[in-house]
Amino acid sequence: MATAANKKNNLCDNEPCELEGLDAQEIKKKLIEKYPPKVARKRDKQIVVNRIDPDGKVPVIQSNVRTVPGLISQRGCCYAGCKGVVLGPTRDIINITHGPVGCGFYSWLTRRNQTDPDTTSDGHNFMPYCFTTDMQDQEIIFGGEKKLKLAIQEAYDNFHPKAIAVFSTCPVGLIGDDVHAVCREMKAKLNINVFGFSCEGYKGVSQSAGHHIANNGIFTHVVGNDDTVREGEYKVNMLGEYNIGGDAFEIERIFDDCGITMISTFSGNSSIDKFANSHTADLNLIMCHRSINYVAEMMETKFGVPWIKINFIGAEATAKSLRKIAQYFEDPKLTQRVEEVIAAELPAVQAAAAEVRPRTEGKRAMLFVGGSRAHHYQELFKEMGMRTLSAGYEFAHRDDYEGREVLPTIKVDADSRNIQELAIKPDETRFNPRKNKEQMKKLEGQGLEFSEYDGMMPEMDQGALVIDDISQWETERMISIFKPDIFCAGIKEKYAVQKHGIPLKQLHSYDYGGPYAGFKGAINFYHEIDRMVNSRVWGYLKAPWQKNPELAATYAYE
Ligand code: CFM
Repeated sequence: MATAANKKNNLCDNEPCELEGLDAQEIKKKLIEKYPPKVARKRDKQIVVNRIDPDGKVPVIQSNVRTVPGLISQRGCCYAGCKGVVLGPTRDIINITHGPVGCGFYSWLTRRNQTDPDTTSDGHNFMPYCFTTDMQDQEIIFGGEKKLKLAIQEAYDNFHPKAIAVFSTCPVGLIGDDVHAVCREMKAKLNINVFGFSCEGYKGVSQSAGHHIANNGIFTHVVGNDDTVREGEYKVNMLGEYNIGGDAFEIERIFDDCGITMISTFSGNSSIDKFANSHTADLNLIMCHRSINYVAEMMETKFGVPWIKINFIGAEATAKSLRKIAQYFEDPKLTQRVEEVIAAELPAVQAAAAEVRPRTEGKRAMLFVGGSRAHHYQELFKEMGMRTLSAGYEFAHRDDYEGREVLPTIKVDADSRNIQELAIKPDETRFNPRKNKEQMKKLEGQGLEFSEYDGMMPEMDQGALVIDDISQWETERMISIFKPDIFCAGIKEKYAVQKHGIPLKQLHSYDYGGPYAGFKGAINFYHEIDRMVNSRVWGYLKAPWQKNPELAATYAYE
């Protein structure tokens, strides 16, 4: 596509675009009018009025760039993306935070990634423990490697895990501790897998950098370590599903019913042994493209396992994804089983949707979450007859917005250049393309897309506002202009938004609910959103200063 098409797409920014009878360009202006000119120019590129050309092209949106200092962002750090997001849900690796105690403590059990330790024979589950080197002034001045060695030894002595991983926080990079050398030494000494991550919080512009670093580390140190081919038909890996609120359990249930064998998940309800032979699966399924596409690409290059994008958020999307899997394996037995499962599951979902619809139809949502959910959850809202007025990611890249076809046109800046790209080659003995070129072509001809993700914008309404890395200020403006029926974001935004009298659904942790994936998940979601958008409590919510703006105050010295 590149320049010509992009130029054409950008034209829509100069045409009026209607959003609920309002001029979307005018609204965009209102969001940035208070900013100093330099900030406004930057935000102007990150706030885009959606316009889908007849050929399916969407406008360019700037993303994966630094947040302007002073703007209150929703973003997290590189360490959070590596330790918390990608490696955190694996129950039997001891994850040691090398750094001050706060980094370990505040990343401990705050993400609702569930796990089932009974599914591994040793029953190891280290997730309820918080491991950290608790760096002090002493280590900052004289170095922390000694203490890290002691911590690894202590963790080993107490728990005898199969693997220990070390995560670097900001000071580790600043003082120059060589965590990789320490890990190599301890790996040789303890004779278990010990590996480290240079995922210092300051790296990159968001947690997205940490995803990439985690992908590189897990691929280098774990994937391919065990060539055992497990029993089972239709072997898949589920990539980018983290079992928040039990989502993976629901997907596993459906796969079991269909007879699909899950070799490994990255990394909801996962264990290290499963990562180690994930390269024996025959298909990779990508749920969250942003956090894990690197592992899929590397596994395809090295071992010949192709990947497809699937989505289990939304009942229709779940059915569609199951059909794609069946299409890939080209076995009538699986196709039939999948159709039977869909036919058995859908009536309950459709009945739940029909029950809530009279109350939810036409309601309006806004979603500002992470790097994939702002897209996926629009499916569920659609099934309830609700509209997404505006959506955006915290830290996604242009391909997650516009589709992977823009990958060659993405500018590599200094921040992304800092994150290592591994040079992967086909494995000399184990590279085994699961389908030959003709078979892939044939399947593509039948509509099964490999290595493709079309992104969020092509599926959004014309004229919807797409906002990357939304700020607190813009959030409040959007709320006062549109008064949406529900706002979806995270805990940091929740109470600020609810004080405006707008319910906020946390789409990171699901508040205390879930699962929302698969068929049963969809039913849960319909009921919860129905309750939230129809609760009358929001109308009664007035802050004291709204009720009585005349409150007087005096200075103490007066
Ligand atoms: Fe992927 Fe995620 Fe997300 Fe993400 Fe996350 Fe998350 Fe998320 Mo919170 S891996 S990009 S870094 S789907 S923790 S499970 S909810 S921001 S939209």
